[in-house]
Amino acid sequence: MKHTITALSGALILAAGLAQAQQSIVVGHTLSPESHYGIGAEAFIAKVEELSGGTFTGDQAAAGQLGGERDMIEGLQIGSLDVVITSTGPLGNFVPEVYALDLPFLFRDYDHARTVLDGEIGQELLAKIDENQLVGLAWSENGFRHVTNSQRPVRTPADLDGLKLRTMENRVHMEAFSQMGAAPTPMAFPELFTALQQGVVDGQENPVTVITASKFWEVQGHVSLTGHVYSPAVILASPVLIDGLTDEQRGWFYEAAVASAEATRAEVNRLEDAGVAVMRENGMEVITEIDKAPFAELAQPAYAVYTDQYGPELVERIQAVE
Ligand code: EAX
Repeated sequence: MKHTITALSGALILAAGLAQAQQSIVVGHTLSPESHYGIGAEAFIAKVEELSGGTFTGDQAAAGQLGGERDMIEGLQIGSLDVVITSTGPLGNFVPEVYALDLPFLFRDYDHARTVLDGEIGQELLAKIDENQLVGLAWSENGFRHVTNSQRPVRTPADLDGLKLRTMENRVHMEAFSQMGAAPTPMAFPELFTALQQGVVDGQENPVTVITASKFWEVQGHVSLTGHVYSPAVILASPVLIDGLTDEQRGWFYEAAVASAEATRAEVNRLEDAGVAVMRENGMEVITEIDKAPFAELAQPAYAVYTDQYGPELVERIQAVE
């Protein structure tokens, strides 16, 4: 609450034309302060402070204290929040073209995803975001998602059969998991740990970064490295904040977002190497050898959720990027 009030008063000071007054920025996200998002939030704040000579300072509001990702995106649109680091999970509800990035088994590997997001397609999608009362500062990263659950090791789609699996509030993901045999249950991330703990759902799917940052081993015994979808993150700002800045100040925010994404990707890289051992040390059974082809084949109809409305062109362009 305190952060929200600070952000609002910051906006009022700017509206009064006192652009030089000190302004405190809040960077919201759903994960722990030590997570890849937390590291990205700190890098963002440090860069804005450095470039502005301390005119802008900042704090991270971690662990969903400002709400789930969908709530926070709404907060940006109305100007009650400043900056949010979020997965694309709920973003397709606001900017449908972004659903193209959430298609299962679309990106071949991290290089492919980062090349697409850092290139022309990434820029085009940031511009689409900007048409929807949001400002897309830069693409960041969540990571390739894997299935965890409390019931059994998952090696084939048959093992997903009937599993109550929490998904993000994302139509593409829900369709993919229905097709693969699970019973998808959409839910905001801040509710997830308790839902797993109480057995409201059996499992969930998230990258190694999120599984480790959230200590899901406390409530999930099994993880399978399905890598069924790449999960982009994006650093969003409120147009209410950005429109009140000078061109120079705006430039600082874009530069800080790039520094944030770099720091987050470095932590993703670190956990892609170290994460399996960390999960095993904490008692999870980790299935690393998965034949992805049968999962991919079953998930294929989820592509229609996007292509029926927007056509196959963007998907084909993404696939063609080397
Ligand atoms: O963005 O909701 C999710 O599962 C996301 O991966 C998480 O909030 C990090």
